[in-house]
Amino acid sequence: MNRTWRDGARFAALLGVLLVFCAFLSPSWAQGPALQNANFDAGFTVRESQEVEVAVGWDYSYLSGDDRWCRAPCYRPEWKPEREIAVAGTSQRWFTTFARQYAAIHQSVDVEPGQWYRFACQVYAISEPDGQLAVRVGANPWNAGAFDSTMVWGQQQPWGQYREWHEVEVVFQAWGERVRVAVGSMQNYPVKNGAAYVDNCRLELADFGNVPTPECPACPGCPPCEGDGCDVETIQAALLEVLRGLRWRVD
Ligand SMILES: [Ca+2]
Repeated sequence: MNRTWRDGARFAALLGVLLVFCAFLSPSWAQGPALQNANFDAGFTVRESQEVEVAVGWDYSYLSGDDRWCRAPCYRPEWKPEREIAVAGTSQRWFTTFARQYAAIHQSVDVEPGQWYRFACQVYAISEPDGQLAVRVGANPWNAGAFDSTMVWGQQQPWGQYREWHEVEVVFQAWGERVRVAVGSMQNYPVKNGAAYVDNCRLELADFGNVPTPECPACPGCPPCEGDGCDVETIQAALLEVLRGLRWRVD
């Protein structure tokens, strides 16, 4: 076997070990707590004004102020299947024109403290011309607000990929008995048309299985010291034996 083949065989063996190791760490997902109106098909209600129509079961938040380029978005149901804006039924839409946006919809959910969860939604973005609009999912493990500093934002739609649906997720650990899950948008530049859409959210339990833990052999006794100092070579040899004796074990 020449060197190229040996290197290839070593690489394949190492890759196999890594794949087996990673398989132990890959989480699986199970049915989690039910969200209210997760598919946005259960109707919408007008909130603070006619321009704010939000899906039943969801709250909303946005930032606006003296900056004329950062204005309140309009929230609307979206149902135009011919434009493929809703995955099915209706979806939630919000948008700004000639303004940036920093907006979200969110809801609070009962959970088990300490449990890991995955929150995922299908999102769709329009930004014309490209104002760097990001539509992303997030969770607040402390059940604080969607714009609180403790918010954990997860994936957004692939950067600059507009007018197509993407599934995005965030994985987090619940701190208390309630968490807040959210879908948010932020846009860096005040372009003519910036719109976010969301459909089909779900909250799942994350199960990481048995994580491999190192199996440590019994530590050897301290080698005797000789003369004025310790026998460094003996200590090194003992430590090498300990390292060689390490084995990965799965409970
Ligand atoms: Ca829907």
